[in-house]
Order: sequence, then structure tokens, then C-alpha cells
Amino acid sequence: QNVVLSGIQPSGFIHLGNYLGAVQNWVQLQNQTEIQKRYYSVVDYHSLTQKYVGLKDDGGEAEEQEQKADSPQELTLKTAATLLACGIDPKKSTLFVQSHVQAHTEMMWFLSCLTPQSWLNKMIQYKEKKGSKSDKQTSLSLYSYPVLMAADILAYRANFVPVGEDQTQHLELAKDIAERFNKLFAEDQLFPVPDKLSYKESPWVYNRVMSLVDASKKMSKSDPQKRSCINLIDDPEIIRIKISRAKTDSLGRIKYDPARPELFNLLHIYAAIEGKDVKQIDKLFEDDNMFSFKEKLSNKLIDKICPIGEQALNLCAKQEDYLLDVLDQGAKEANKEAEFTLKMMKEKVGILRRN
Ligand code: AQP
Repeated sequence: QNVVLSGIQPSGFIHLGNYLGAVQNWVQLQNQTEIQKRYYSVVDYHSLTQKYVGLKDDGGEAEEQEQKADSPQELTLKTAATLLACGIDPKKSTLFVQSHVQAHTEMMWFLSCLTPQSWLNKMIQYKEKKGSKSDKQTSLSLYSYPVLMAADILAYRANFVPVGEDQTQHLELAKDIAERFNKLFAEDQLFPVPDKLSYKESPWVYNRVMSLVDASKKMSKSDPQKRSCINLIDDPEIIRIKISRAKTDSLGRIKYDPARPELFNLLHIYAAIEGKDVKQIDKLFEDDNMFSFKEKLSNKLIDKICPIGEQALNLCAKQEDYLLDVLDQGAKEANKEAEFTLKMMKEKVGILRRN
């Protein structure tokens, strides 16, 4: 059977990059009849990787980020509410919080034991996030989290993982780990043929949405520059301000040109919201200057995003019990499957059973 698994960290608010790169596809996948099961997870353990090490005391800079108004619980709940508001339907998909399913972390230990350290040394995202920080300023979990991501996927024996382009390498690692487990312990292929762990063809899903202040960086929840990101819960005024202040060049004419990365990014966003081919999109703006183009883009974003944000905030404010019930039901379904996989894994590895 075809099983989809994907996750999102509650490390901040869901932003346009998460939406266009991942969540929008999760929603579309709900209508594909060739897929039998869909698991979507708020991966709260992943979001802890940069939280406790690298604080000012350790000579780091994370303290500023620690001053967020929302607690981890609130962010987890807001993330789940936003997913529902985006169109994740609990009748079609299992929506759950990662920490509510213990098998993920237990499986991670097994998988860590068979993952050569050299595989993790190659992870680009780790290098990017570590940057110039010393080993004292980054946690072990930041280094090993791709193995937890592999466990997230393999717990459901998922063969389709719709993630943004930035996660390609981690997905490749999950494939390698699955292959290695099968080779060592499971000739009957406990985990799906890793070839099937692939992306779905989609014109946008391969692209990263870039930061509004620095088009060489991806839009990111944890970016300390708040105006780099359009959040789905931003109100119309904030969206207008962020787009009007988005960095652009002074060449005036609106033209699709990879050599103009900031405008290129904004045109990509417009095209993705419209569901149109980005190479054709600049024709819509032949008579526009940067100011009027940005106004049109703001209007498009406001129409698309603000109803989602309003619904998400409304769910958090007025229907917390409903949200918790959805997540509880999701955890029950997810636990059933993940516990089964863990049991099989233990049997294959040869761990002593308990009477
Ligand atoms: N800028 C992006 N463009 C396209 N897709 C993106 N994704 C993230 N940023 C972009 C995709 O969103 C999904 C959920 O991401 P995540 O929360 O699990 O982790 P992330 O990739 O680390 O996202 P952020 O926003 O950058 O969070 P922080 O700052 O906490 O690390 C993934 O499928 C991802 O590909």
C-alpha cells in the first residue's frame, strides 16, 4: 500500500515557504485515491534541537530567540490549528504530535546504531545551521536529527515523503538507512523499497521560497529577522508592510530573470499562489513598476493567506478541546502503526522479548 508521511516543526509559525513547499501538497495528496494512508506530524522533538545549547551563557546567540511569547505547547497547538485551517482533514489524514508516539525516539536509537557517522558528516543543513558556531554552541541533537527524521518515516513504513527541496538530502539519508536495515536484518524488506521514497512531480515543490530580506537564504521560521518571513497568521497590514519592504533591485521593469534573485523569488511566490507557470507570470506585469507589482502581490497573498490565519487563530482561541481531541485520535492511530513497526524491528534485530 502507499503511505505518505511528512512533518513540520513547531519552531515558530507556519510560513509561506512551509505552505508552498510542503503543506499545500499535503492537502492535495488527500484527494489522491492511490494513496491509502497519510500521516502528518507536528514534529515537536525536532524543534528542540536548537533550543537549549548555544544560549548567551555558552557564548552563543540563541537567547534572543528564546524570548518568543509562545511556549512550546502553544506553538505546537498553533501549528496543528494552522494545518487544519490549511485543509488537513482528520477524516482523511492522521494528524498527530511526534512526542505523543514514543516509538519514534526508540526507533531512532536502533537506527543510530546502524548509521555510520560519515553519513551525518555530509549533511548540508547541519553545516548551514552550525555556521561559525563552535561544538560547544551546538547540540548533539542538531547533528543527529536526520536519524530521528528517518525514524519518523520508517515508523509508518512510508514510501512517499512530500517535503520541500531543502529536505532532499535528509530524505536520501532515510533511504540509505532503510536499505541498510533491510540488508542487515530484513531480507523480506521490512521497510518499503527505498526507491519509492521519492518526491511527487510538481512544478513548485522543488523550489525554496527565499527570505524577503536576503534572497540567498531560505525563508525560515527561526530567522531572527521577522520581516524575512510571511507567516500564515500575519494580518493584512503586516503582509503589506513585509512585501513593500521586501528587498528588490532598482532596475524597475518586472522581468523573470534568475540574475535578479529577489524579484525572481517574489515572482515565484506570485506564480505559486496563482497556480501558474512562473516563466509566463511576468507578462501580467508588463505595465507595472516595482511598487504596483508589490501591491498586486500583497493583495494576492492577503486573499490566500488571511482566511487561513484567521481560522487557525479562531481554532486556538475558541476550540482548544476540539484541537486536543483531534490530536489525541491521531496519536492513537499513529501509535498503533508505529508500535507494530517497532515490535517487528526488535524481533528482527534479536532483542529479548518481555513476557
Ligand atoms: N523556505 C522554504 N521553501 C520551501 N519549503 C520549505 N520548507 C521549509 N522552509 C521552506 C518545507 O516545510 C516543511 C516543514 O519544514 P520544517 O518545519 O520541518 O523544517 P525546516 O525545513 O527547517 O523549516 P524552517 O521554516 O526553516 O524551520 P526552522 O527555522 O525551525 O529550521 C518541510 O517539508 C520543508 O522542506
